[in-house]
Amino acid sequence: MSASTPRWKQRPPGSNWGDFGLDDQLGRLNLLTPEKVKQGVAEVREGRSFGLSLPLDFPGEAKLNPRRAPPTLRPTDLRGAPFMNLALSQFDARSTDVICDDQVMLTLQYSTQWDSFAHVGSLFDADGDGEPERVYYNGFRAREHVLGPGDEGLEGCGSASYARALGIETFAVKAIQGRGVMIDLHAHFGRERVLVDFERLMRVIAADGVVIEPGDMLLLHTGFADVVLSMERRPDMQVLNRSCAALDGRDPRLLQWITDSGIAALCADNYAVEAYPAREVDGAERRPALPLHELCLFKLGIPLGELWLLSELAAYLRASGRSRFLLTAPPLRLPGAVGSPVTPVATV
Ligand code: UVW
Repeated sequence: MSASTPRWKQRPPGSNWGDFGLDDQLGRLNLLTPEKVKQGVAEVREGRSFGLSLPLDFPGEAKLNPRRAPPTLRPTDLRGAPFMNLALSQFDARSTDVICDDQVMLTLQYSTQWDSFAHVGSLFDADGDGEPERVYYNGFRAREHVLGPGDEGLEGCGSASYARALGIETFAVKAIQGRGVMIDLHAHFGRERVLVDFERLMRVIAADGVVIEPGDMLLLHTGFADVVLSMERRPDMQVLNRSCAALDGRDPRLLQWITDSGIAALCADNYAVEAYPAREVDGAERRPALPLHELCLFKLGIPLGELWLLSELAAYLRASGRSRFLLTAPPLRLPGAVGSPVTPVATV
């Protein structure tokens, strides 16, 4: 898989393809250097930790995204015996053990999650032949590196899809630990549905004195996950679609700020980080449906975290006049997957 020449003749405008190496699969996570981890650790003053995950069976039902169903658990079984409260004496009369052993059907991006760079690519003419092809961060290709049903290379692997490059396991190996920085949009906009463009974001950053440096992981607290929690696994889409702040992925100045800020990851407590569906722009014949995903996952290699639970951490930070913390958030080391649940931990 290693390349001595780029996988592309032309890279997308505004992208950093190749800057971290022709074979790079970590993107901005490369900025999580030992120095950055030490900066995160230096934010640990009280030794208090915050778990930032929703219960993974929230939001509930298959409404927020109709492709994504809630997890279902069931016991493993051996020769028809389900291993739930199973007395091993069933197999050997001398055994006193009672065993539970389960398995899960889990939609990997159902709840608190990371998106890998294989989650969203683009139709882009990377090879310069005048025809767009399906391509992902750093020029990795659909059907060659990111495999789906019917593609060669899946035989015998036991899966019907598999990212041979850019899978979520690359993030797990990196471990994802460093300095987190919170921007508390909820403190300014409450639960009002507000499109946060560059101007609004800058106003919040200035008002709260937040300082963001290259290599920081940025967390946006909007309050959306709390609305989800309050619905007790019966999401009301009418309400959710009208709730809380979301980034305006169509604002070029906001996208440029994300590029210039040098952030290593971008996470939010809402669905998709950016407002989805994105507002339409007049006269655009071709455009990404998910412009912020395109910038982050496809062009720059910035992992996106969604549906994180941030309210308790945000309340602590505001009460103590802080915005930084140590963030530790490795995904599952599940080879070939394009997303993963995550149980992020902030330590202050
Ligand atoms: C959308 O599908 C809108 O976002 P994501 O897949 O990143 O959750």
